[in-house]
Amino acid sequence: MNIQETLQQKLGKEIAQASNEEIYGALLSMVQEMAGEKERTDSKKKLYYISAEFLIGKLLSNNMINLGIFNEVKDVLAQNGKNIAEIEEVEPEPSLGNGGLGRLAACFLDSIATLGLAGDGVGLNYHLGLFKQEFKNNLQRETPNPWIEEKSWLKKTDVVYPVSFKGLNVNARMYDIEVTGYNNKTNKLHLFDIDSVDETIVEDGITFNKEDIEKNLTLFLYPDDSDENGRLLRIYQQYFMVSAGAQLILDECTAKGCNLHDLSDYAVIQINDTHPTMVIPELIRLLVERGLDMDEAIEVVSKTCAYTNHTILAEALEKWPVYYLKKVVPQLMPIIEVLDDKVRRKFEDESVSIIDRNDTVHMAHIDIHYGFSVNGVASLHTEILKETELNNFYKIYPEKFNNKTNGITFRRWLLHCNPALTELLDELIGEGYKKDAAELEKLLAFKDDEKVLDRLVEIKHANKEALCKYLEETQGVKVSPDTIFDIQIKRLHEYKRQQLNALYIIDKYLEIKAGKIPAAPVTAIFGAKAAPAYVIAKDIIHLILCLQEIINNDPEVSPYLKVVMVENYNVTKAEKLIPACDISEQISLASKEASGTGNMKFMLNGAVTLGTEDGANVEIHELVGNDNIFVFGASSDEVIEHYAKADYVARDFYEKNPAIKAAIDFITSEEVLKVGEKENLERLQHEIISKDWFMTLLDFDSYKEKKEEALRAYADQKTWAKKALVNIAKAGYFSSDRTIEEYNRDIWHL
Ligand code: T68
Repeated sequence: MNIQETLQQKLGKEIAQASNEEIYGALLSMVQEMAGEKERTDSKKKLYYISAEFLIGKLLSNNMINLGIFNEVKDVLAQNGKNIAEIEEVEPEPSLGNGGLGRLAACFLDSIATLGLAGDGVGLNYHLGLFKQEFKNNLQRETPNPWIEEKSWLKKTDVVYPVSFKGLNVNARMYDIEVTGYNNKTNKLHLFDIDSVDETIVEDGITFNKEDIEKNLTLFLYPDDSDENGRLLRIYQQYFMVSAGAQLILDECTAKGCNLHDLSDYAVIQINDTHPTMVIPELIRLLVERGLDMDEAIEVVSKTCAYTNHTILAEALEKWPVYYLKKVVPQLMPIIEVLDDKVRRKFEDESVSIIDRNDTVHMAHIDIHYGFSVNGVASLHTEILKETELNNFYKIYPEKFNNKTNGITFRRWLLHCNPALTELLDELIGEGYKKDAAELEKLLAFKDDEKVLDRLVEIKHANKEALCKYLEETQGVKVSPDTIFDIQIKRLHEYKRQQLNALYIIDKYLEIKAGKIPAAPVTAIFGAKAAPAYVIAKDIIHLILCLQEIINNDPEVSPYLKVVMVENYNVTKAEKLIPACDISEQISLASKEASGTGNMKFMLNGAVTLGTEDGANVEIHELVGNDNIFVFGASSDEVIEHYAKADYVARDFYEKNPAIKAAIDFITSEEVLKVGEKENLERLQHEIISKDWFMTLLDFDSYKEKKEEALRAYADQKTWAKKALVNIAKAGYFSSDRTIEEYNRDIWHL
């Protein structure tokens, strides 16, 4: 049966007579069947990528692209008067992740399958996921984000594992999502869940009873952990995930003939940040239960587990009080104590111990001592880990440390989100780049081809028009595609410095008010969620929303400057924003952004980076050269030195720099107070003047100068298009296929 016939059969009617919802349902079922019939990857050794997050995005189009049927389906629908884009809108976006770490896991699953490697994801099936963001009175409000529908990509399996907590035994049921490789075999994403979860316990917003574990275990991703019950719930979730995952791994390996002594010949476990770290003591526990002696169990597990670090922020490195673990998973404590004891016998250095003097368990330390690989996610990040943050460990285990610069899947972040650019590339350099991303460099041959540069400009403009339409329809905001689209989309965090961008916008506003008319009009676009308990992050959102209201409604200013904060930023919105971007804002304080992956997506779609020498920006800079990026700000060495000397004083900048002072004072000016909350704005202002932990003011002048340079450069469209072209051509390095090849070559050996 061809696609037209299959769809009609599933619909029980003509495609033309069916609603978009019905067509989506039929496509979902057809694609799921096709994926199910595809050959599975198969090898003796298999990778298990364990992660608290898998930010997979909508799956329909991606799966159709990977199965090689996207164009055919699109044409069949079009012949029947249906638009595939409208059908895509029907699909709910799975809410299983938060930011870069979760999206990376999703890109990796795509590349692992595309390379034909045997590797499954292991995670949790959060019913309400990460909260949905709503804006009300210029404030972020959190509400539940239910995404699981009657018909979904999840397949309920019969696989159930018992998981024991102190005084509570539950069952973990496995749900599977097919992971299709591009023109290749398939893998699976295994998501564990508990049947007794009860969505009705959610009261106001996203508050719920955190003690009723059976009802709330897989309710939310990152439940608020500002109180103890919230933190305990995270341990419940983590252990539920790793215990079920560990049982699955042992089952699959023994089914293939593993005798447990040789586990590392059958499995390699990649631990995505520290959330799944308890898999180490849990596996040891299970192996001992199955007859290995403790020392051997530890050795076997150490040969099987590898750890990826995604941050150097001390507050993001998980540490759990022994007392919490005893309350939730007392069976792990004796094992963790043995692990700590072994470390203490070998190394005098207190800083590398697992349980510290305050009876706190350092999860990352377990990973480093009892895993065989430790990797950072960009070259600078790995260097900082080795030389500074984890230096004491690096000295002990230099051979364990390695870098794996992050990557992104081009199937989603080019083929799917930017079909016009994809078509142009196909025409100019053939389709080889789709399997071998390095071939994108062939595009450099067209660097001086006026016609090609014109086409790039046209494509960008059309993508901007599409975004304008979308923003108007979804948020009622009117912006012009003839302005420069300057975009900062990422989680809201002080180290990412959305506040620096906001201060620049205030400065610009004040300049325009004072009669200094900018050369080119700019639309500043933000998208960001703030963690519900992260007060200052929410204050920054508040400030941006206030600026949006003030500036967009000011007839003197709005012809030159507009501000848009996109509501509930997610993967789907990123897919619309990134292809429409001119300037990609990557302005974290140098040394703090481990890698960034949005920076790579923007580059691939022909945006030019305005950024600090941080994370993968450094590698982008090396690849595109000085002419094709705008770099500013203190270097990571300088920043690290400021922290070491504790000599950065924000107030000095406030007092000595009139532009900075004016911008900061404006935060609590009458104009802003008219649309905003005094308490929030004063708190934020005070934070910036008296603390500014991420040194916003240190980089203000150089940021402003570089941004002005970028805006001026944009005026020459030909030269700008050339910059865009070089960025696209050099983006091949950031294909997650390359990253995964390196993981496999150096760590997994599948
Ligand atoms: C991100 N980390 C890094 N963490 O910030 C980013 N952490 O630089 C990097 O590109 C990306 O990982 C992929 O390597 C995160 O996204 C979290 O979301 C997170 C959540 C909870 C606790 C700690």
